[in-house]
Amino acid sequence: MTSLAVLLDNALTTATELPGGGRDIPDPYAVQRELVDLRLARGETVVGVKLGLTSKAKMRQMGVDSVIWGWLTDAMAIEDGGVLDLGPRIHPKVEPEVAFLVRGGAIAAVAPALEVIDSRWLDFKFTLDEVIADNTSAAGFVVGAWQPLPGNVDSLGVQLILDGEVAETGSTAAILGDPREAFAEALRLAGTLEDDWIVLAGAATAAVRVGPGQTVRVEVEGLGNASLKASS
Ligand code: OOG
Ligand code: MG
Repeated sequence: MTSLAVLLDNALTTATELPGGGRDIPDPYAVQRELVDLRLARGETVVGVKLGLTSKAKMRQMGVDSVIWGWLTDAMAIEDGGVLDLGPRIHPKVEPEVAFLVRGGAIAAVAPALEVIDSRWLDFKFTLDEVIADNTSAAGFVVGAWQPLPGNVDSLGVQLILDGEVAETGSTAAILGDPREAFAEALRLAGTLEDDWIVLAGAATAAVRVGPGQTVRVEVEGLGNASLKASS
């Protein structure tokens, strides 16, 4: 029988949705690891980790209610202001985040960030186990310029701007009350965080669908911005 990791990997590489529907997945993080190992076998490297569902807005939007984590690889990185290729995507969404840079297992710097999520599950609907197995919908990310960690990193205004219009507004307070908590969770969950890894703290607002030719920007008060443009 084809393993779930291989089915999810095929869904990823062919941009085809996989019907979910409450599969019994005894060890979803083992499936996730197998899925990421398939990517590493194709030459990708791990560049960090991401937390998901760290805000109430996201838990409500996705109908699941516990913090989850997944892996980031170099193939997911989009340079600031760069192009998100929609070709290999199913139904991509973008969400505003902050990223942390790791040094010595601690936070060395912070940056405004965008995450692109693209569930391999049909209609972006899944159980908690299913989204964990799918590497928490990870599909891409943009990190803006690194900044020193400000003391008020727990209360910075966040805006997600689509084609110049504000689509979502929130605060870094929405991320577990303080995004530094997300970093601590990432360390606890991943066991170790390596130097120069990126930690995505989780979305501060609900995610928004991105379509051909659209420009997406995140603005984080005091930290600046990061952006991408979807291919047409
Ligand atoms: C799961 C991933 C959630 C976040 O920042 O909350 C996530 C999903 O919504 O598909 O990345
Ligand atoms: Mg996210």
